[in-house]
Amino acid sequence: MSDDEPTLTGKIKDKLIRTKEQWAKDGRALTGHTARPEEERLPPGQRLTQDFPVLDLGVQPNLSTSDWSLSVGGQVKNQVKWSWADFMAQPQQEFVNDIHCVTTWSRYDNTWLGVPMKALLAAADPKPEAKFLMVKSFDGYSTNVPLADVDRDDVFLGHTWSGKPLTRDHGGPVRLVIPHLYFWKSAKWIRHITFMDKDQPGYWEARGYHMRGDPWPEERYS
Ligand SMILES: Nc1nc2c(c(=O)[nH]1)N[C@H]1C(S)=C(S)[C@@H](COP(=O)(O)O)O[C@H]1N2
Ligand SMILES: [Mo]
Repeated sequence: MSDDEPTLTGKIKDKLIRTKEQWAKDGRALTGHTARPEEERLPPGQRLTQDFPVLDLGVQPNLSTSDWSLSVGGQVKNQVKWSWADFMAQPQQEFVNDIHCVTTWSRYDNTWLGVPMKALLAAADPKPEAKFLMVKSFDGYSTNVPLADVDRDDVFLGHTWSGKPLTRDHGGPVRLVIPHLYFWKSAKWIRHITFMDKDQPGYWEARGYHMRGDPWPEERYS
């Protein structure tokens, strides 16, 4: 299985995917308001939930930590490949953040342990022409994000949530977490990152979702 070859099978939630594509066409949940995180905690069009919903394409890879590794390629000076042991030998940090999903649920005060994205960037050393990332996952999912949006102290590769190893349904053993963007950018079961000079759409971005996905100005759709 190459990094480019999707592993999506017949288990895909076709109906959910069609529904979400239709939401993008309809502009569902758009309020037309822009809020500022300095003034409000809940972005426009969002509602608070206490539980932790599971959203994916219906394929949840069953990865032990020894099956998992993260590779980095494209416009970088160093082609990093981290096994679980390499990953756990990186600086570990606690994070607390709010989650905002484009399907309108938000969840406050999530506590995590993970490796700061800055550690991966330091190891990979992106070339000056690197401006965007394509993140690829073990379920065949992908999502694109500007380099500037991951080169921040609050972005990390998370392996522990609420004091326990991140469960399979939420992307364990390791997922990306980019708290200031809609949660579809936070790739579960992260597998590979390609640094790119030009932006390219990932899975949802090719289906009508925004290339950046900032919840405050409601960047839900393209
Ligand atoms: N690999 C992978 N990552 C993914 C997804 C997916 O289908 N596959 N779904 C995204 C979407 S649309 C959302 S809202 C969040 C949901 O994360 P959760 O299931 O932990 O709530 O994961 C994102 N990351
Ligand atoms: Mo989502």
